Amino acid sequence: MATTATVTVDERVRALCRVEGFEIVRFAPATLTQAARDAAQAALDEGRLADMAWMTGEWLDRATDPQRFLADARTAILVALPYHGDEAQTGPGVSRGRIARYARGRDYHRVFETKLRRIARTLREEFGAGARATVDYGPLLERPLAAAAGMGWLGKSTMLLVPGFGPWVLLGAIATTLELAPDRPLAKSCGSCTRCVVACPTGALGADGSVLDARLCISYHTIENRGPIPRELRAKFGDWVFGCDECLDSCPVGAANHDAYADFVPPDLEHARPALAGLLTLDEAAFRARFKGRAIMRARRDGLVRNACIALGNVGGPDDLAALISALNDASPLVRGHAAWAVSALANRHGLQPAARAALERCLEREQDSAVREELTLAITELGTRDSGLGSGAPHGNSG
Ligand code: B12
Ligand code: SF4
Ligand code: SF4
Repeated sequence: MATTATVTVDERVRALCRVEGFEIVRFAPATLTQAARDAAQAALDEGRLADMAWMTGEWLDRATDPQRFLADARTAILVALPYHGDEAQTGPGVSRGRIARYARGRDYHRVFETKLRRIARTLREEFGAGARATVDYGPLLERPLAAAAGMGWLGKSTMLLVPGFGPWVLLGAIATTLELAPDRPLAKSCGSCTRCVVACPTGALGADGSVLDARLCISYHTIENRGPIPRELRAKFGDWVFGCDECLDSCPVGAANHDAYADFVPPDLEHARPALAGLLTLDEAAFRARFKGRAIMRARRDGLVRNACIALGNVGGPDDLAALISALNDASPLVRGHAAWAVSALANRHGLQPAARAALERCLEREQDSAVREELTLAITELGTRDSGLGSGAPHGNSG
């Protein structure tokens, strides 16, 4: 049973978190269940973590053992900040991409870091306790810990679903040597719902629940993948240029309006739905200037421009062909290769094959990079053999 002194410490810790703006605060014992550890190990062993080089066996060993994150840890303090599930409205005339909602405002890592560090420092100074904070990148699996702390439950999308907010929260954690009274896990589940599994455009979610194959996930490819996007997946990416919210959007939990933390609200349309042709013109310096302080930096310039090429291939209008043809001359072979695919995809949708063929063949004559040559050759071969909706406009309806 908790002593009066312990309750006071608990309340003080919750108050510290609330002062930092964390209205959602839960405590869990600083341990992960064997089932969660086995699930993480299976994801690694079966290749479902794709090529996230930092998620090694060593990383997962530590991430599934809070005692290795902080010696003598007794409690994991889980905090969350909400953001919006609402979609930004776009007007006609410009082909726009989509940035995942979590990345439309300030970089959440920076927002959490400052707050979590202040809380951890107070725990050390006021209670003489050990305390170590992390958000996202630290070796600590945040979702199973948050579920153990009763913040929400693990949905079939693998998202932590929080009553009132659904999947639309971001998580941070502090491990501490303080013994705080744990909150109870929620007795809730997705039941028979499978909306996210059905909604996922690439089939990345396992029907049996809480299993995601990152090799198929648009979020993984647009954010973490530094190389080529598998050709068979590109047409399924729609207009996503950074992250993907399809499984979150389909979720009926917490869909009701809630206040988003102010830092995560996009200040304008370009932060949410950037004009695709504009992204193609960014060089390294312009990319850094535009996305400084935002999570988009993670994709790096070449990755984001690669993604924008694919999105234009999928949703661009006839007027966007010229921008894609210019991208065939980009300094990055990664971009040139994906521009080739996109030229072919867009031309097929709008009946622009002759102009596309001429541009692709010109590039093939002078291209030295073997991977780009292969992309160009395939793009030429595929001209006229894809979707025959000639001149019918963008099937994803985004070119306005
Ligand atoms: C790597 C990573 C990714 C990868 C892989 C995601 C994945 N599902 O495996 C990629 C790049 C694809 C990704 C995408 C996204 N991510 Co991410 N990601 C992470 C990160 C860094 C590690 C997650 C991880 O290790 N995954 C591997 C699996 C094995 O572990 P897990 O999902 O954490 O835990 C699972 C197992 O433990 C298992 N499990 C637990 N107990 C049990 C018991 C049994 C019996 C079984 C069978 C299984 C089981 O279920 C858990 C949930 O799926 C975390 C931050 C962190 N440090 O935890 C953020 C994090 C999970 N991501 C987050 C977000 C916001 C996203 C995106 C929504 C971003 C976007 N819009 O594009 C998407 C959502 C995609 C999705 N459906 O998950 C948030 C999630 C918040 C929330 N409410 O759940 C986190 C927590 C970051 C944060 N600090 O807020 N992400
Ligand atoms: S983020 Fe997108 S691609 Fe990844 S599992 Fe969810 S719906 Fe599928
Ligand atoms: S869409 Fe349905 S199955 Fe998927 S996470 Fe939400 S409630 Fe669970």
